[in-house]
Amino acid sequence: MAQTLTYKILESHLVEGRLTVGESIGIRIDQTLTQDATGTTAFLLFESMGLGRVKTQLSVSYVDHNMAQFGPENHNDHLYLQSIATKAGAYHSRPGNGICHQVHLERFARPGATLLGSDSHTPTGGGVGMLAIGAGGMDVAVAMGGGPFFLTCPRVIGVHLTGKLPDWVTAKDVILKLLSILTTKGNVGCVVEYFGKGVAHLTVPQRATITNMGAELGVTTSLFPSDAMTQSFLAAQDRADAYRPLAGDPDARYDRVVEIDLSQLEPLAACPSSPDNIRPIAELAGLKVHQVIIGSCTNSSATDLMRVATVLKGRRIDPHVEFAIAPGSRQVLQMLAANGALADMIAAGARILESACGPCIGQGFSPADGVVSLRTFNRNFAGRSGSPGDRVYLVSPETAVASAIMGEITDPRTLRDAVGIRYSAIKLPKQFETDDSMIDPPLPPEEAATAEVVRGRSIVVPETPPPLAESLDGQVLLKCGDKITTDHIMPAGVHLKHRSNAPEYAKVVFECFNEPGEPTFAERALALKHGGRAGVVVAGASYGQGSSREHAALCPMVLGVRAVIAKSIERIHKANLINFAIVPLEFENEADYERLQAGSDIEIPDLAQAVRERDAVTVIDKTAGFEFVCRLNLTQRDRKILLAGGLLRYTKQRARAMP
Ligand code: MIC
Ligand code: SF4
Repeated sequence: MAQTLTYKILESHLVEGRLTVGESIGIRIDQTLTQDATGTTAFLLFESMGLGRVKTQLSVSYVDHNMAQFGPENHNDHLYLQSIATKAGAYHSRPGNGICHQVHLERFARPGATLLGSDSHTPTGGGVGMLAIGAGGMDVAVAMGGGPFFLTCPRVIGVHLTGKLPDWVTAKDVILKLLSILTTKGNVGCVVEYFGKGVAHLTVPQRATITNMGAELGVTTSLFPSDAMTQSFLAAQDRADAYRPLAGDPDARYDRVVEIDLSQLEPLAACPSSPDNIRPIAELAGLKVHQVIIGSCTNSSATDLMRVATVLKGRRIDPHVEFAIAPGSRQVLQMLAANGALADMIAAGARILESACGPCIGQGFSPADGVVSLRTFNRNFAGRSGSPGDRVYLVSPETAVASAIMGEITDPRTLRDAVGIRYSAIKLPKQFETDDSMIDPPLPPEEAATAEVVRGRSIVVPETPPPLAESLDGQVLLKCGDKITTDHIMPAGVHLKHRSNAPEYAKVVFECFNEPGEPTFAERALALKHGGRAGVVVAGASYGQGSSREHAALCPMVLGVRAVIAKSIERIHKANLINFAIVPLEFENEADYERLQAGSDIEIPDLAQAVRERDAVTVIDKTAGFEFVCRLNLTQRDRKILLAGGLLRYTKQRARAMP
């Protein structure tokens, strides 16, 4: 039977279940990636599970998120990760070597392989035809130990690309267009697969921009075929042997087809404060801009930045614009340095940042009150930049650089008439700078046996949740609305340095909802926990959008949260809740969301029984005096994990039960 590329790769990696849409399947994972903000927990859990050495074909630990190094915490993390990764048999990409997704695409991604990464933008690897999926750190730890990864067998949305991008219109505009069609809600359990004649015109870095920001759709992953473009990219990375041609069958059936004619696209922007709030640049043109930042795993490839440099050559940016560029990797930076592009950027007035996530995760460059900040990133959730009430627009590097020169949002297609800047096409380099000296290889087993793991005092082994109690007696600690992101639940930015210390980090859970002078969410939750009662969070649709950070489950768990009741919950976050034994419940009747209030006392008399064997459970609101029904959308494995008290206990129990 004709198959999509998604199903071909799934079939070749299937170890449990049947390839039927909606069923739970387990797949073999060939490669994993972790980054420092999620990797310390992943490796601590890997150690706690007693998994020994990694059993994948390849695992890479990256340091790219947490580079500010105020106080000893970040460096403690770096040293721990370097020592544990190489001891456990993984590669370790040192700070300064680049953003995990960019480096992984350049140096490790393989067509047809599977990659599981503890970061939601892992699908970047889909740019070379790899099935690359984001997950919580604990799931990645299990995969490093050789365990399968469980997911819902997906529906496949085919995106049929025709035509060719006009000058100044970019891959970013393709994914922004798709976000305007599919939005960030309602795509859980889908994979986006690109096909059609238009594919051949997109280079691998362009494809990677598209699959990277596909994460904002809330899909499981996004995937391009592997073709002549893939072959030339891999050859230019000195990795010609990784190439194999791959595509869906021509008559493969998709669950839905979206048509995009590349030649009809125009420059677009995601307006504040959601990646699906899309408007044409032409409509925004003229809006004053005070900050422009080019970088992040979405748009910081060598070709992206060379295009930026050509526009900047011999020009100066507007004096009222703060302009920064963060190259995606050391490879990119070295190439810009070697071909003179870096000098053009510096001469134009750009502030050159290190090859890291930086401002994308609120590590510096928070914009001033009320000003417009233009960024080539993938997320503009409210406050993510570090400034409350921020006005962040997500755009292509071309739109960003045009606006930096003009001082206002500028359609790059108007540059020629306005200031005589012509479009110049940048070709994919024939040869990339392939120096892997910042990647530490795994230690050989005999050396690893005696190697010491460096554990600074800020590295704290996370608490393990208790086995699920028979009934739940608790209180609604917070009622929040739709599209609550993991950035709302667990802010990053200045708090990021506490990622390896869950009790400390837990102090800022739901910080954005705290009222001045009132007890914080964390204080209220802990008081309830100390009284022996459970915390409950009530939310609207698409709860837990955005990042894969399992701290958005781990830290609420530390505070005693034991259930989330929402209209719907996003894939990665739901898995993280289960891994940390927080029961995900969905309203059977959404009208009950309106009735339930913060502060209400809640009882679920037979919660464990329901988790064991039912698809629904009755919740009693004791304060308002009504009952309502919630659905339990759980696989058999989810049920066992919840009952055991989370994935760590479950994995240990299974290891003990093995002959
Ligand atoms: C993000 O872009 O939000 C992050 C920071 O990369 C997260 C991971 C994290 O919170 O550490 C992600 O995308 O998963
Ligand atoms: Fe880093 Fe931003 Fe990419 Fe997340 S989205 S991995 S913070 S660059």
